[in-house]
Amino acid sequence: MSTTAANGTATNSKDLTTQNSAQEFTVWMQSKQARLELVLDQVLPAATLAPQKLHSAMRYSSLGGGKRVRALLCYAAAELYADEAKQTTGNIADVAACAVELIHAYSLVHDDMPCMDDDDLRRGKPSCHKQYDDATALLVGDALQSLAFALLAQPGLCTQAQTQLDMLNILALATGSTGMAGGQAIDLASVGKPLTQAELEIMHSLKTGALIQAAILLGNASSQSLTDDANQKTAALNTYAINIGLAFQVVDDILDVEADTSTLGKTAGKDLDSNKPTYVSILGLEPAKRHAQQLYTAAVAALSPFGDKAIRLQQLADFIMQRSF
Ligand code: GRG
Repeated sequence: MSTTAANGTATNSKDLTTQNSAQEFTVWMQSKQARLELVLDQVLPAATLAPQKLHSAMRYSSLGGGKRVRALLCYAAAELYADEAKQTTGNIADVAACAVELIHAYSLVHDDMPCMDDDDLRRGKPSCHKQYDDATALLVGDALQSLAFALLAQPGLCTQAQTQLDMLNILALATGSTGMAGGQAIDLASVGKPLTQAELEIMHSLKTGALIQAAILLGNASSQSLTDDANQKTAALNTYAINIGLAFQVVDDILDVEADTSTLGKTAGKDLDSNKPTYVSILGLEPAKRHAQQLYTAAVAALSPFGDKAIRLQQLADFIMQRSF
């Protein structure tokens, strides 16, 4: 069936359904981003509190920027088990989403430092060490990481203490030497080296994938009930998480080549200039795009046990594939 819009454009009902669902996703995404911003604003120490410079730099590096993909994935995973009666679910998911974004902000601050990737621009503004100084940037990363764990460890967050311990464990493992920090170590050691695709995959599944995976598993843990199929569902979600985490990185590598600095809000072409192995440098541009598509397909296929409840995770997978920054 087709209708004619006020501007005379003919639109069929399938297009309208797609448009409505895209608009509805945008509303959901913006409301979660705003909610996260509010929670972050509340949990971050006031800039007027001593030591003022450190607190001001922590807020500078965490507030008012970023797509908040990890938080969105966390909220979307929590919504798989959404139940109006569960009043507490929202709070735990807020804390989990917030903790993950604080860890992410810390990683960006440290990654931009001269001893690592040495980048002057982040989220469209001077990176933390440029706006403040190296020592402050180092402390900002440390303090953001501590704050993330303090939030997740706060007494009484979860009714079941075991759930809270599981969540702390998920975040700690994803962040440390066998997760994000380990991936960063491999990344720094790989400059100028001809990595195989398998080696590149290991590096990125740790550096970028581990925190994305943790965001999803934390959202899941924040609201999942202990049903008979809980383990099976967590395994399916984990498959989604691993594949979408890698797809995110492949798209990042493609954007590094195809996008410009002002759109990205960070220096474009940085990987190439720093002689870093990427999916594009190892596979070539078109094969890298096909690889991203394969990872996306595997991620979305893993959502089938959740039916319509997985709509947000499906939409976020689309968003990750279509993002331009
Ligand atoms: C310093 C321990 C330590 C780790 C750093 C994850 C990481 C390791 C560094 C981040 C630097 C980077 C550019 C990684 C590539 C992919 C990536 C994580 C991009 C930034 O994430 P986005 O696009 O950023 O989600 P926004 O600003 O939207 O939050």
